[in-house]
Amino acid sequence: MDLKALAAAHPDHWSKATAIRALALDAVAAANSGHSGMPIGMADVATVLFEKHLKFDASNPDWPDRDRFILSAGHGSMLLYALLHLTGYEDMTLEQVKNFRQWGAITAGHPEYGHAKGIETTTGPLGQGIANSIGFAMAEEIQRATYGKKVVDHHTYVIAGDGCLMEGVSQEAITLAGRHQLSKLIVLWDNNNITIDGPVTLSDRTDQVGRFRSAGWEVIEIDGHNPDEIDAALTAAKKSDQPTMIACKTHIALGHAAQDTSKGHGALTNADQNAEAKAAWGWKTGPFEVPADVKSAWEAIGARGIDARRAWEERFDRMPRGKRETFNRAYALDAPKKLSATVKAFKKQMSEAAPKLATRASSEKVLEVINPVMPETVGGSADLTGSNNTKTSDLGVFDVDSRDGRYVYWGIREHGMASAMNGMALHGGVRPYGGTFMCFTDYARPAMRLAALMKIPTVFVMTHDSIGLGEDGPTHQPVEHLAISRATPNTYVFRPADTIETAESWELALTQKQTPSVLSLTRQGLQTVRTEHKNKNLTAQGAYVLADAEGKRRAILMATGSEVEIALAARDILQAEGIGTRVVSMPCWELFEEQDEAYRKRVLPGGPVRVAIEAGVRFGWDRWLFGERGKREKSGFVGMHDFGASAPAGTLYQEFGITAEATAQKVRDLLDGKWQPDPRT
Ligand SMILES: Cc1ncc(C[n+]2csc(CCOP(=O)(O)OP(=O)(O)O)c2C)c(N)n1
Repeated sequence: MDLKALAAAHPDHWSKATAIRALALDAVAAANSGHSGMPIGMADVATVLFEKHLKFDASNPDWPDRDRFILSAGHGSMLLYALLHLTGYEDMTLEQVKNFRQWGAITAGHPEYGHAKGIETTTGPLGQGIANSIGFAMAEEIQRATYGKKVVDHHTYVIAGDGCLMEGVSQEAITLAGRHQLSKLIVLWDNNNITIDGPVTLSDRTDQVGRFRSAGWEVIEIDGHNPDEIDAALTAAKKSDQPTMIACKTHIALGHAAQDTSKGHGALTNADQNAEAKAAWGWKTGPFEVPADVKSAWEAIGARGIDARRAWEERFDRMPRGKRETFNRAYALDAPKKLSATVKAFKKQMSEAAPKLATRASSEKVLEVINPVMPETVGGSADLTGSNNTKTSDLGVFDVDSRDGRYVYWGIREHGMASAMNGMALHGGVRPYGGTFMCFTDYARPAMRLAALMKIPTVFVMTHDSIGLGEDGPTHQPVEHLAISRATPNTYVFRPADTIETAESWELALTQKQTPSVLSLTRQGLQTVRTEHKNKNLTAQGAYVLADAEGKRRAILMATGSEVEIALAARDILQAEGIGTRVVSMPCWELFEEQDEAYRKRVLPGGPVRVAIEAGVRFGWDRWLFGERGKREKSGFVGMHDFGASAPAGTLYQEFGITAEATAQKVRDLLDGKWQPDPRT
């Protein structure tokens, strides 16, 4: 590349882009870690995007109608930090840039949502950003259809690298965007042919242009260092009625000795080489020094959107008051006033009717009453709508000609669905929930983890939650999945026992602001165990005494979901033998953990033997069995110790020994001092 010619052709552009390059080079060198080459290679594209196209106001980063910029190639975080600093985002100070990747700095190794304004999502796990962006674009469409173009009319821009496009989740995302003609989604592909191990061609020969086109995208191919071509491509992309991928041919680590090599991908720390690169760029100032005229040119870009933002505020203020309130309430993640009363009335009705229902069917009944009073919910399923029971009559289907539809047919794309739901939650104004089989938590897991890390309240509806699903067999029967979700920090795992607990779980999931929820629901029918109506949400305490011991309390049975009725049946057997037995329903461990010591002690006092019953693996149960005043030699577990099998549910429960009689026997053995270690504990 002839850098001198590039600089001479567009001197103003060149100095702005070089400010990004120099800051990235300096910050990575100072941290002695990070990725220099990608920000250096994509600086031209980012500069044109921010200077000429992105609608934003650095002094008002939360403006709801701003364009969203997503750095899917999160390892290039210094590109984003440099942009935010240069354009004048208040919290992205030069100090923060200097402290790149250091303890306490907002400039984390990869961009983390919540660390700084302007970071729209956490990226780093490749492919997540581009998959999130589908949800951002869908949320924009839904909101535009709901509130009108005058108040919702923005684009979603993504910078994605070869790694993002190689990850499987990108295929799910790309095909969804194409199918739904998400024309306000624009992906800029950093087409530099370099990954960590070497050239992309080591491991891939995909025709990316053909791939996107076949999925229904418009594709524009450009030289990613030519500002005129970048500008023209972005202008054309905004006019397209399809999503657009702009393939930007770039040089990783442009102008550095490591240019066009995989060495250029990582941390460029050689001081001499870095000095030579700066000389080649014509950059004369010291480390972290941006010439005043260049900084003020960038700040002018940061202020470019002020008028548009003010005009938007005026338009917003002219919207009818009711609409404004709903808009603001949904963005603030506040629940509608009617929600609590609606759930209470439903609980009363159901505790009287006491239906025998699978909790997935209970869930549908709950959603039938909640969705009409909570217009911000957006439901969906990964091609299991009839099994997940996620669709209610009032939602309407999101489609090209019905953008106000609130139900998404995600297709067989669990990972893409989970990631796009995160994108919707991050966009704001909508509350996404989506379903698949609990076993396929595995397929959605990377996005579920990021929801927890980002502190966003995505709701994952996981039905067919145990061997209780029966004949589909061990490929579909989750055994370790409750443990995996419970092991994830900042995640509420709800496993309700009946319709009442299901309603309470939904109320909790849909009022969270910073915690995602997993709803673990059965395929098989369950008795109503809460036949006495209580206005209070007992699930909010995580665990509670469902049936207390009569006479001296000698045993405590702890169970969740479908096994609560087994615990109650075991209690009947034991009480008939004069063994006072308490049953504790534990629909949400994490909420129980949050209760104070006095409450936990009341529910789980020391003394009696304890048996936990759950049709999953034991992992995690020890906390409740012999933490919390319990004793190892006085505790036992009735559940799964291996994978399930293909047979009717009733047979499986018998064969795997998850029965009332087996539970009662375990209690008798423990009371007789015949404790035995469980297999594989
Ligand atoms: C899911 C995931 N797998 C692996 C990595 C580790 N990783 C970080 S960057 C990278 C290579 C990405 O190549 P590319 O997107 O072409 O980036 P560039 O070399 O252009 O900077 C890898 C494998 C990751 N961050 N996320």
